[in-house]
Amino acid sequence: MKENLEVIKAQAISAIETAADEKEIEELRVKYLGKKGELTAILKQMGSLDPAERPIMGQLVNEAKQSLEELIGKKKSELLAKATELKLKAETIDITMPAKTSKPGKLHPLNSVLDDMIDIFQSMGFDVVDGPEVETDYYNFECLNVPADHPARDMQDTFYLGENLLLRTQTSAAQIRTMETRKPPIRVICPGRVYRADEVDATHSPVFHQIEGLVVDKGITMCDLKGVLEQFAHEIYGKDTKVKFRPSFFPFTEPSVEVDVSCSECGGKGCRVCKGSGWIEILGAGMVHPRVLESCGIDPEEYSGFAFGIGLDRLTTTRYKISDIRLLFENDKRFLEQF
Ligand code: 2NM
Repeated sequence: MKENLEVIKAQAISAIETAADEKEIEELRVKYLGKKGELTAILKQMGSLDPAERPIMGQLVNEAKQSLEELIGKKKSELLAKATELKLKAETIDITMPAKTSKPGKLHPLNSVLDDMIDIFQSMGFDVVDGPEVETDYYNFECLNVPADHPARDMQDTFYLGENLLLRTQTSAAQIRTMETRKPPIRVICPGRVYRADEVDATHSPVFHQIEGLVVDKGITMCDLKGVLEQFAHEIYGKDTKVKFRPSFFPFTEPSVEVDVSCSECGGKGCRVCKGSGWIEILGAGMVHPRVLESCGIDPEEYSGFAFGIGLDRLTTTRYKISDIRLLFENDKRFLEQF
């Protein structure tokens, strides 16, 4: 019996030592120390022993039981520590792994140019104002001295929404409201979307963008107009750019001018961009018509002013060499990502 115990103990020790996981250890515990285990079986055989040998054998079995229990406990915590270590290793975050990136949004090219223009005019003391895109006939035409029979009022040029409502054809209405509500000195620009029933092609779109400007004060002259617009052209195109003022006509200004700059593509020699002329038209302007001032409650005997309108779209297409104005409105990501 004693030899039997030794054999069982030795088997148990070697099995415990080679156990690979907690489950195996538990199985071994049941196999050797459980109610139907091998050591228990030996204890049950004690009855057949010589009474004098019983306590000795009993002590041996208990010692074996105790040492196996200790061994199992030790092995169990060893295996647990190992398993925890492996788990932690598997869960480690690799901080050198490249992060998932999201592409930041970018300014639309129209907005980049607009931001530059706003900076230039703000540095000259202009405020930015805006107004609705749906306007009344009165604010869009009437009060700008555009008579009822003027061709611009024609159904073919203007999107009418009703008898008196229309999509604004210029941003002037915002300036009219400014004149109605503010006292001179007034210096404002009004950037925004405007609409005309144009045929669509590479250079025309039924929706486009304008920045209109207005200055009203005592003693404002054509010299102020020239100074401000020349400064603007030099800041946008560079100070070596030549600026030319040509006589023109608008119903809301008198006198009226159109402003050309020397072609930035060819330096004035003549090329495809300026259609051989060496000049590019960038804006229209003039001294605000006395009748317009009067409609807004400003006395033209006391005050005078100048106004101008700049197309944003053409400035943007020439700056970025964009071949077709429609690209500005399609919001194709492949196009927009290039800026
Ligand atoms: C232009 C050309 C000339 C203009 C006039 C006004 C207002 F409201 F003061 F009368 N705003 N903008 C104006 C003048 C616009 O666009 C080519």
